[in-house]
Amino acid sequence: MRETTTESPSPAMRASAFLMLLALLLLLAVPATAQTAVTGRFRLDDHDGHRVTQDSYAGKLRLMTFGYTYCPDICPTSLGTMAGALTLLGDAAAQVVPIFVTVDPQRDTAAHLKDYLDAFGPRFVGLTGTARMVDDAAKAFRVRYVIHPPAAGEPDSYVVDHSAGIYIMDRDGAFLAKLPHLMGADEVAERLRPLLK
Ligand SMILES: [Cu+2]
Repeated sequence: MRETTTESPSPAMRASAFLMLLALLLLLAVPATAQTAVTGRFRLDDHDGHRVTQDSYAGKLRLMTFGYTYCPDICPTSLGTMAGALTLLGDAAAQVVPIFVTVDPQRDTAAHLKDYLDAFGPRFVGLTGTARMVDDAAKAFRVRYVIHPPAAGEPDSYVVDHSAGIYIMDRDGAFLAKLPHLMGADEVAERLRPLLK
C-alpha cells in the first residue's frame, strides 16, 4: 500500500497565512477605534443625590445635553427645545427622560440643578458629580468644555465653553443621534416619534 503525500500547507505556511490575516484584521480595526465613538457611559449623581449610570434609565429613551446652569444662551435654548419636543409628544413623552449633565460641578450642585431644571418641567433630570466623574461622562459623549479663569476677586464668576447638541440615546443607553442645539422642537419631536411604542 502506497502512502499518499499530503498537499496541505506546512504548519509554518499556515502560521504565516494566519499572521497575514491577523495583520489585515488589525489594519481594518484601527480606523474604527480611532473614531472613538460615543459610548454614552456615565457614573454621576442625580439632582436628588442618587448615584446613577446609563443603566438607571433602562427601558426609556433619553434626550441628553451637556452644559451649565449659568450658561447665558446655549443651555437654556437646548433645554427649552427639549421641553418643547416633549410637550409635542403628549403622553408618549413619558417614554423619554430629559437629562441635563453639568460640566460645571463646582457651581452646579444637585440642589442647584434641581432648582434650575424645574423651570423646564418636572421630568427633567440634572446630573452632576466630582470634576473627575463629570469629565469622564463628557469624554464618553465626546463633549469638550473649557472652564475659563474667574474674574479677579470673584471666584464664582466664570464662563464655561462647551460643545452644544442634543443626544438621543436608545432604551439601553446606546447612542442613536446627535442633533444640533438650534434644531426646532418640532423637528426633535419628529426624530423621537419613530422610536416611541
Ligand atoms: Cu451652555
